[in-house]
Amino acid sequence: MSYRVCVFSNDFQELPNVQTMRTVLLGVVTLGFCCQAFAASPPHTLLVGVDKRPTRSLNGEWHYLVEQPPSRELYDSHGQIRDNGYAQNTHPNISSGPHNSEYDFATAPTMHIPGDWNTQEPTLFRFEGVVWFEREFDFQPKAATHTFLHVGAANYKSVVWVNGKRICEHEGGFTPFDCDATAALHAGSNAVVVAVDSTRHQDDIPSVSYDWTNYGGITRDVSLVTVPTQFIDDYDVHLKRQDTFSAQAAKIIMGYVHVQGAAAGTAVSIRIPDAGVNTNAATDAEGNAHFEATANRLTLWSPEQPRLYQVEVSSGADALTDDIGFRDIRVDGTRILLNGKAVFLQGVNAHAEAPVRGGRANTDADVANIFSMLKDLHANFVRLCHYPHDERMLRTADRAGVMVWSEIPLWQNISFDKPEVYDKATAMLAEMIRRDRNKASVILWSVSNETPRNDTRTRFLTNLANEARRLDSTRLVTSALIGPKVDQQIVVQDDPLAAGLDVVGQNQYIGWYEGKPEDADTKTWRLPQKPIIMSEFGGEAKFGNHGGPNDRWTEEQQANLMEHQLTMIRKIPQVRGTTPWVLMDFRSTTRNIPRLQDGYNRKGLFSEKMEKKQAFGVFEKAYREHSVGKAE
Ligand code: GCB
Repeated sequence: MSYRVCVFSNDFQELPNVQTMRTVLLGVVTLGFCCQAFAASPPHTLLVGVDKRPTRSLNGEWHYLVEQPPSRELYDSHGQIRDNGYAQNTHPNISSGPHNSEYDFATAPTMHIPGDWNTQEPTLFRFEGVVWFEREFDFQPKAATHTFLHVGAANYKSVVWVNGKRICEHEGGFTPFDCDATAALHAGSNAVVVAVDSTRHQDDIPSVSYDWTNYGGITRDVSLVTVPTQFIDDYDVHLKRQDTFSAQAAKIIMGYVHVQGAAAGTAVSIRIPDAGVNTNAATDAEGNAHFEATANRLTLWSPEQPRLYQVEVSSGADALTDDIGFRDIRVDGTRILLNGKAVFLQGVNAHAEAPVRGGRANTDADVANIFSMLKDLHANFVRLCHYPHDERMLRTADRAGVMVWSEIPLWQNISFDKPEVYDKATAMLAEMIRRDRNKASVILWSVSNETPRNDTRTRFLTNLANEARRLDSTRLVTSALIGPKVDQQIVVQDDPLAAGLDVVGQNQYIGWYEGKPEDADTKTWRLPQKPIIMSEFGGEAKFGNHGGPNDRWTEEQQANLMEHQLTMIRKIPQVRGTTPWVLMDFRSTTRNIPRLQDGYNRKGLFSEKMEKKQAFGVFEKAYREHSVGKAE
């Protein structure tokens, strides 16, 4: 697969008129002059389908050491990463000194990985900074192999050493990375040290403020993956997109398999036995083997029939089998068509918050709980906000027939004027798409949530939306827009960003942040002539708190608000989906009203313990009866 990078001058900051230069650079980005397409790896290795390979899990108890901010062990006085501190994992000789290394992982406390530190150690509940993790493992190297340390996600920046050698760094809290540990590993006992820094910075994605918990740590699975020296690191297997969809013609499967380290002409095989596909291809100079083959028989993936096929890809000594569904998603005017049929997306927003136990959702049990709530709701769609979720969520959505909106953590106030921030956004987008492009459930890539309206932002996000299309032309691109402020009877959404989107998400909080619930009844919306998803609406209620329909914080008021919202939404002809905010109450350090919030955003249809609030009943009924909106 080819990645596009934009190269900006390193002297950028020193140019005389920085603002002018920024404008020029962003203009260039928008027009696409500076960006050349070329085959390259992402900023780091990223193995696709790791969960389909034999791996050696490194989940379990890891030692940890906490640094009081600002970190002096991870960064030197110039902010550069140090390799000569805790990374070396030395052990002090306590009885004989000298005392020049005053730390010891071997006797340090442990915590469970994967897991956020906030919910595992009470003193770290609000901690944002650097925590060091260490564990030992036995290993026997095998000739002619590469071994990667795979990290499902670590929030926000990570630096990894194996046996004192730095093997990789990664930025971004919600996407995986694979560190090539081959040269650092030896036979016998090995030690891995990972420093994770959850400090917020203005120029990060997300930026400094957001309405969820900054769960720090190695929050998703860690494993060792051993592959042959020539190995499949990426593949894309999808239904060919024709100019117009026809069920009879929807039999061509195409894509590529990328073989790392392969000379041009290396053979690759793609087999889908149940569809009668058995084809071969050869790698080009960049290691990509493009293929196209016609299936003898193919049942397309849909919520009613979420058919997945075993897809076997192999090249030389490397092989893996993935479960992949095939479907067509497109827009036609204001309709969304799945396999040529108009669909209405009965959805809900979900954070990656573990039901009942709390913390970052990252286990089979967490995912099963989230999907049981979606099922109770009769949802056929979920917006996974506001960042890529654990890969298990997408695997489960594939199997359960739940369509997915997946989003990068570009939330509200981002430094849109900085080229390096654009680079971070494209890297996160590329990582999200690369990990999940083979999941049929994902129908929408979202580039952002609720961003302020100005030209710099619009250019940045329009360009990012085009980048998503360039990386994956088989899906739709969206963003959740906010505003205008709803104080008139006629609400006009004329955000210019909408022009660059296939599907427009509209967030609004009539009846909670603005006005009263019944105000919704009389609103008329002028929305773009595109499919609209009412992507956020709702209000807070504490489970078990009761009162009249206009008493705030009660279940009755939340349900009443949702009824009025539905009355309004039903009148908007191009609404093709609804995702109320939010499936379940989630921890947010900004929500501090005692006894009502206590650190939780209470807009859930379920409490954090999965108790159903009355507003759940509003959607359960409406979705069961398919009475919210029309597919066409
Ligand atoms: C929003 C944000 C979401 C918040 C929600 C709220 O508009 O997109 O992240 O959590 O409102 O509850 O205020």
